[in-house]
Amino acid sequence: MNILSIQSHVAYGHVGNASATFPMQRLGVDVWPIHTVQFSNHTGYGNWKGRVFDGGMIDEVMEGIAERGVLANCDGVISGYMGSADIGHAILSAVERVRAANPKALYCCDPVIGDVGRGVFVRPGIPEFMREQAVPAADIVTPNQFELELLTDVEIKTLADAHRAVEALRDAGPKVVMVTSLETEETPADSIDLMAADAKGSWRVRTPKLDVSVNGAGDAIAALFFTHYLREESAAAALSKAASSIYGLLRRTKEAGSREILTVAAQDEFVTPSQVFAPEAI
Ligand code: PXL
Repeated sequence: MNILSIQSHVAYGHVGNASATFPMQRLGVDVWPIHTVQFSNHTGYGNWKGRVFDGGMIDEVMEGIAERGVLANCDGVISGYMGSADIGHAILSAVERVRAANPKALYCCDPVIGDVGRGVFVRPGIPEFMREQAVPAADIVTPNQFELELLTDVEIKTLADAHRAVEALRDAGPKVVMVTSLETEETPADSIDLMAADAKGSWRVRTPKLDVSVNGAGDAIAALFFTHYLREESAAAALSKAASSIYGLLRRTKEAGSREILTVAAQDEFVTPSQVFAPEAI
């Protein structure tokens, strides 16, 4: 399986492609990473060095891959942190090129915009771009609760609200939605929910809430969910596997007291999660 992964890259630590690439490789996927930015470290530290690339750079690298004659072998495209709306347009044209070469290829858009603690952490224009262009073009989207609310204008207090927001997003185009970091009135205080929906139904996975403050776990879970979905075409199975792996990764990260997720040290969790959380139909 070959997956084109277009997202940020950091030299130190694990967000964007530096979080998503290795877990997919560990599951046996040949990943083609294209970087939207190259930063020293993630932006959660408050300061970083490096640059945001531009749409032309993404187009150029895509052109080079196309010249190898391999685009028909690409099974899917995943995008994450975009850097700028100009890069967003280049990502959508990369998706079009891949679909033209392989009509069965799927596009998974992780609409990286922000989260509850930090608010919006991307450049102006990106939230609108996600909502108006990237989400409608995607087959699969993987927002956290904050992003789901922003993309749909639905405030999520209850599980019924979450269903409504997910259906609104599915009406916009993507047939599969996975929601992370979901906390509704029905979520026990010591737990966190994840939800996935496709044409077959909706499922929830509930895991214990871990008191960790890290970045990049969302990038890894989107990559794992996409990989498992491409293999099994089951949102329920992909949700259970991806959530179980990330729970294990975060548990190990917390035990180590690390500020960065233990992408390498806890790699076995990607293949055989130490605890498996079953999906529950909701
Ligand atoms: O995890 C999302 C993300 C992706 N890429 C970069 C980031 C972050 C979050 O902080 O800084 C560069």
